[in-house]
Amino acid sequence: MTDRIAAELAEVCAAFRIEGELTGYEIITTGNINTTYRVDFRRSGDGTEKSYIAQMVNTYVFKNPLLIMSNIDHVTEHIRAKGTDKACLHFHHTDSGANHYSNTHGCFWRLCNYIDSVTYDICNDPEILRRAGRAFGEFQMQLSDFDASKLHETIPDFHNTQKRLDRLFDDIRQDPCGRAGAVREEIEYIDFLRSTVTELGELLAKGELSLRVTHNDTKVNNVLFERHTAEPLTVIDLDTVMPGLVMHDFGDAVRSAANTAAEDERDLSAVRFDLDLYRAFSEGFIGRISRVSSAAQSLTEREIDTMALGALTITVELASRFLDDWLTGDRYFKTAYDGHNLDRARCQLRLASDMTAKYGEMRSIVKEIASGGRKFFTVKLHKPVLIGQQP
Ligand code: GN1
Ligand code: MG
Repeated sequence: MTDRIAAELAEVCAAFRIEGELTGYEIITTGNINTTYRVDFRRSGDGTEKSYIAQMVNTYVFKNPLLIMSNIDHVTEHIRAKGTDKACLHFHHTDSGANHYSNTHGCFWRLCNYIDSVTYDICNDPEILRRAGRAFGEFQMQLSDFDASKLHETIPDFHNTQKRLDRLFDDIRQDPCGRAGAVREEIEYIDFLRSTVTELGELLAKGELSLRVTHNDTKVNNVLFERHTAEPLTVIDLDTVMPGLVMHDFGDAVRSAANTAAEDERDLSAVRFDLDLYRAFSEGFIGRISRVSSAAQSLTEREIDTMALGALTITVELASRFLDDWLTGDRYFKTAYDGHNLDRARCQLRLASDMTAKYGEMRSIVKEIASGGRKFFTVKLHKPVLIGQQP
C-alpha cells in the first residue's frame, strides 16, 4: 500500500511499537467526531494477522486531548481491575510510555486493541436493547466506586443544557451564516421546551440530584456485541466519562435505542419513539442498577422520577447542538453533505415531539421497572401542555 493514509497509519503504528507489516486498513464511519481506522498487520515472525484500532482525535472538539487520555487510563484500569468485562479496551504506549502520539502533521493519535464484534446503529430487537441497557447499567456500576477527583472535565459543561441553549439563542441572534430565517419553526419549538429541559440542571443546582461518574455518550452503537451470541462485550468511547447525571446516560441511550429511524433520517414520518424498545432498554439498564443493595449505588426516587425527563432533555439538547452547528457553519460534527446537521436537528426534534406525546407512559414504565414490576396507572403528565405539539 502506498497511499497517503496508509503511510500515516504505518508511521503511527510504528510509534506505538506495533510489530510487522501493515497489510490493510478500513475507515470506520460510525462516530461523528474522531476519525477511526481498523488497521491490519501481519507479524514478521509467525505471519499471524492482528488488527488494531487507530484513532485520530478531533482536537477542535477535545481542545486538550491529553486530558481524555489521562481519564481513559484511569477508567480502563479501574474497570480492568474488577475483571467483569468480557473484553477490555487496552491502549498501546509509545517508547516514552505515552498512550498517545502527535505526528509531524500535528495530529493526535491513539491506538487500542481491535475487538471483533458487531454494533447497532438502528436496532428493533428488544432483546438486543435489553442487553445494551444491561451493559450501560453495568458500566455505571463499575464506575460507582471510582474516585471522581481523578477525572478531568474533558469538555466543560458538556451536558449543561441551560448553557447549550443560551449559546444557541446567542448564535441565532448573531446568525453568522444568515441561516436562522430558515428555521423559525424549529427555534420556536426549542424555545417552547426550554423551561422543561432545563429543569434537571435546576434540580442539580438545588442539591436535589447528585452527580455520579457517567459515560455521557451512551448511544447504543457504543456497546460492542459478540458476533455470534449477541452478548454485550464492552462499552466503548470513553472520551466523555465525567461526573454527570445518570438520567442523561439513560436519556441519550433511549433516544438512540427507541428511535425507529436513523439519527439523521430525513423522512420524518419514519421517526417514532417506540415504547416497546424503550421498555426493553429500561429493563436492562434500570434492572441492572436496581439489583444493587448499596444505598450509594441504587437509584434515588428523584432519579427514577426524572429518567424520562432525561430522555427528553438530551434529545432536545442534541437537537440544539446540531442546529447550532448548522447555524454557525458546521464546524463541530462531521457532516456528509450540506444541511446534514439541520436534518439531524429536525430528526431529534421530531423524536422529542413524539416523546412528549408518550411522556406519561415513559414515566410509568420506568417506575414500574424500578419497583419490580408493579404497574402504575395514575402517573400524571409532567407538563400537559406538551401533548401533541409538533415541531
Ligand atoms: C458525538 O462521535 P460520537 O458519535 O460518539 C457527540 C455526542 C452526540 C453524538 C450524536 C464528544 O458522538 O455527544 O450525542 O455525536 N460526542 C461529542 O450522534 O460531542
Ligand atoms: Mg463519542
